[in-house]
Amino acid sequence: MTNLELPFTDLSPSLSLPEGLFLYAGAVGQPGQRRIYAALESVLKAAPPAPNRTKGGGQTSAAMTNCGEVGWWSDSKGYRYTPVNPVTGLSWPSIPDQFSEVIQQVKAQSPWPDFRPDACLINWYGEGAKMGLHQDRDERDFSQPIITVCLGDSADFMVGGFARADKATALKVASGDILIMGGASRMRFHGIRKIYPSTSPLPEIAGRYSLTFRKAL
Ligand SMILES: O=C(O)CCC(=O)C(=O)O
Repeated sequence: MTNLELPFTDLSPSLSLPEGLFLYAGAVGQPGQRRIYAALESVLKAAPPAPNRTKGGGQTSAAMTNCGEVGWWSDSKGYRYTPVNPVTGLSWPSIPDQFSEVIQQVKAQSPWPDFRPDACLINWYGEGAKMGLHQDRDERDFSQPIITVCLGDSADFMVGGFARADKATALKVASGDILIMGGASRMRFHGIRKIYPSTSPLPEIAGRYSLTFRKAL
């Protein structure tokens, strides 16, 4: 099994998070991170990450790919989940067992023990990459959470309110941290303000990966 350090550590006492938002800092130890990264490398080989188009006609600074039954994609046709990788024309790789083991353990301790992700959007951030505030709203059932596993460099994960203009607060996330946005926080605007380059505890990981598990269908 993946070396998750269970039970999860509580949030540092200075941090008070809104209902439905959970940050499990340091949930995955370094051996677990290595195991997840080894599985991630196979996914990246089969489905190399690429920038996506934004609604405004630009492109994302994070490179994206997916594993699972469907993957999230954005191009001139809009935002959607697709069963096939539009770049390779192939099905997305399956969610590796190493990822599923982590989700299995996390969800068992969360308010969503029955969560069954069918999609994992993988974002890769190099130096200077970011992601603007947005809501995840292409999934069918908003009662299901989004669970994110962080790997590599640290980052400022921004959590806002329910309108884009609402004030957003930075949560610093590091490799091995797990974040859940569900329930009353499922539709919060969120994004990545900045990456802290070369802060990955594992030298083999360049930049930052976020593995974001969703129930899309
Ligand atoms: O990289 C992250 O942690 C955030 C990713 C995100 O907001 C998304 O994939 O919708």
